[in-house]
Amino acid sequence: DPVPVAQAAWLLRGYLRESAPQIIESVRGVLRQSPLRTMQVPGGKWMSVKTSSCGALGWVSDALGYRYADTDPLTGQPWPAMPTALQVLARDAAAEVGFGAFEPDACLINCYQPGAKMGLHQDRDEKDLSAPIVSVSLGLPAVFMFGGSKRSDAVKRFPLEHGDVLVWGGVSRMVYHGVAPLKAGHHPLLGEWRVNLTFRRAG
Ligand code: MD3
Ligand code: FE
Repeated sequence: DPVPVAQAAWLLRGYLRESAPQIIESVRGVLRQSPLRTMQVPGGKWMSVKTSSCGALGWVSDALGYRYADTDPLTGQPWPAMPTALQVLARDAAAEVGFGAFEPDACLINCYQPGAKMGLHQDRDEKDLSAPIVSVSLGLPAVFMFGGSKRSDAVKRFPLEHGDVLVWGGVSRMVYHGVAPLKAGHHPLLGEWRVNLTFRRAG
């Protein structure tokens, strides 16, 4: 059952416990076409998280800034289509907490190895801020951090485990959030990895 974690944000614990192997196969198929890579962020540093995307739009970053692009800069080709299993997962999870008709056009694949982290940030590059964000966690557990709409707001932490799904909508859409450095471990399906899928309506 969905557990509220903030205003207009819900955690579906273990939502994928049965379907995870099929979802992971879909992700592997995407990564064969658009491999993982590290992105540079404005300011010149490199992300510790490795990324790829599927769907009509992919999230890209370089020294100039963040944006969504319809072509993978690594392959020069369009991003791989979003596999049906991923589309259905995102739509069903959104519907579970009352967001009907969620049709994501972007799925960002974030892959963490031990030590990788994501600093506190807001997701503000999407055109339609009324659509929810659906985020799926696979593999090693991580500590998710979220604050408020100001960077200085207090930060809460909770663990995200294999199979968990978060849905963020409405007012929670613009909160600061991040992921604490991943601890070492081994997961039966993903080894030394945490994989996060973030579905968005970007265009
Ligand atoms: C709360 N990814 O890719 S997912 C990101 O686990 C990102 O890789 C993290 O933040 C990860 O931008 C967190 C959970 C999440 C995603 C988007 C949100 C939480 C969010 C947008 C608004 C509020
Ligand atoms: Fe984010």
